[in-house]
Amino acid sequence: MNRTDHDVIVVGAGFAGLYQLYRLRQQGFRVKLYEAGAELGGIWYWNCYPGARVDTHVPMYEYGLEEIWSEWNWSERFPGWAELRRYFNFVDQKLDLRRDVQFSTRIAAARFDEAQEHWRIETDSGETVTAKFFVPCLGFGTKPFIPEIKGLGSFDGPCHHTAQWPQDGLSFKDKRIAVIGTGASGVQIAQEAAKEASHLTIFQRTPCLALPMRQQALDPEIMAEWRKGYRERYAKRRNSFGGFDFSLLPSSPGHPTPAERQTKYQELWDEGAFHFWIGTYMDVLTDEAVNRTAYDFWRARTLPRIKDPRVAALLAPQEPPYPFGTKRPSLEQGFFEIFNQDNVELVDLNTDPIEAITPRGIRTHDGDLEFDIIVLATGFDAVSGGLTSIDIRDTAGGSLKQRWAEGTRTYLGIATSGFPNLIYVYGPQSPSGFCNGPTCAELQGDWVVRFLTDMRDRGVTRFETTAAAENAWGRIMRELAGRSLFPRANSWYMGANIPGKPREMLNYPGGIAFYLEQCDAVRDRDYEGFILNAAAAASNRDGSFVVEAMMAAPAAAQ
Ligand code: N01
Repeated sequence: MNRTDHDVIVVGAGFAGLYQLYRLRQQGFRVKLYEAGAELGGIWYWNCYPGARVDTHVPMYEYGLEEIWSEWNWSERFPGWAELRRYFNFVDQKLDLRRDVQFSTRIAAARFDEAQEHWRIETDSGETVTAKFFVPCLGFGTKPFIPEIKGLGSFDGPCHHTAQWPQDGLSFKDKRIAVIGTGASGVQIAQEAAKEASHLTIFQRTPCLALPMRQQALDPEIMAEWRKGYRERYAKRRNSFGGFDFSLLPSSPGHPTPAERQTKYQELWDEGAFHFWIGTYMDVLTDEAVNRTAYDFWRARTLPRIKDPRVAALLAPQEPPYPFGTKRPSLEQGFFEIFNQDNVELVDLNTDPIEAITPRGIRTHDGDLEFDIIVLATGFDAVSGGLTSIDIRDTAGGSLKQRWAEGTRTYLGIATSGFPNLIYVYGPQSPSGFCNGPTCAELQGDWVVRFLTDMRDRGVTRFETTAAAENAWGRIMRELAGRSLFPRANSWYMGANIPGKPREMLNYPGGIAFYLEQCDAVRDRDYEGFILNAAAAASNRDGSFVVEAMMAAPAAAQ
């Protein structure tokens, strides 16, 4: 290999990037990690708004590395952002990560140098570095989405997106707060604001079919007991749909019976976490009539919690606003009850839309409202937005952003033709948003580490996937998505939350277990679908065999 500044440049100090740093270093690579934030933690650096907490239960939202979990105690079943930051510092103490991390540095551009067969990468401070391999690990929520609202910059008080929250905090005490958006972030911040604000106004466009979190305080004794089962629980992730220690349940014509279904729904409901969503019967996510039974179950339990019938009809309408589970549910802790408080109000943006932000507040169709703080809980240009916001150029000089303007093209959700020696973890067309982050960071991450190690050990100086392999993978994405109800919702899963973004399934919907099988099959076939060193190009290396394998196998999303 020609000498480069580093063997591998990784971007992002969240679960996926830090895992790459740790594991690639173990394999003897010279690795450098760049992070835009000033600390470790990825999204947990940026998302420090009041109430921000993970909605994946302990011990799934952590590394399955025994040297870490055997010594770390959580204080809650669903930890908050501050505890998650402490966890990342603990991981750093154990794995000695920081020495290869450059903080407060955003990668601005990357170009592949064909002659040298390496990446030339520019930071926002003008530094240029080179590496053989480029591994962005950007997570799905790197690029906040701020809608174009007239007068947005004119507001006199603080106005923040949830993922750009001030690091030194912002008190809601006795303030008039506006929260725009009712996804997971909006639900969490509204719950907190309702406790302290003199008045809280929540602007809702689409109801969030939030599920009970069932938070639980933990202590070292409980943790010691739970740890006895950790190995088994971590092993289950590999065979699951969403990277958890539970998975979708099989269903078939006549099974379960309606009575069995209701009993199971109740069990899943009582369990909390995401059990009622992706621990349910598979047909809930594929069959509209069955899906309705899940919605009706949800609604029957939610309605009694809301006193005002007008508000109840907006939060839990008789007709589902979208098939249950096709937009990601939030896990709530008393969300529906806050609307019974005198200081909380719900504005339905469908009948009373926002017309402008004014210096003193928000003007809706029905009139002017005054606020001290405006919260934009309006989501992300998710999954692909992080990658396309870096000016990454292909060998012909075209950008990844241009390439994906009409639709995302990847092979296995990790590589794109024309971009040699570039692999992304947790990216578009991988399980990404459907998979628990740490699970994907490790399991998909292990595949990537093995791939890069194999390339190096075999003296491969240039690898690249092909357009044919992308076509094959695109077929899989469409086939699996078409079997599900996901395309029916205007969700970030479908890119449908961003004006002008192509509407397409961005997250591999066949489950992590089946995804890993397909990745392993590619490896077993000598990395079919990749051209290893340009001279090795062969017409049969198009990756189409994975399509046949998928058609033959019992797909997890059926
Ligand atoms: O973003 P969202 P989020 N005018 O896109 C509304 C993860 N997460 O930040 O539904 C008015 O879900 C939009 O309305 P609609 C989690 O994976 C995890 O809440 O498009 N409203 C919606 O209500 C989650 O799924 C945790 O009609 C506008 C909201 O803004 C993902 O992040 C915590 C609007 C956006 O909801 C994203 O969640 C928080 C406009 N112009 C988040 N534009 C954990 O606990 C958008 N909206 C791990």
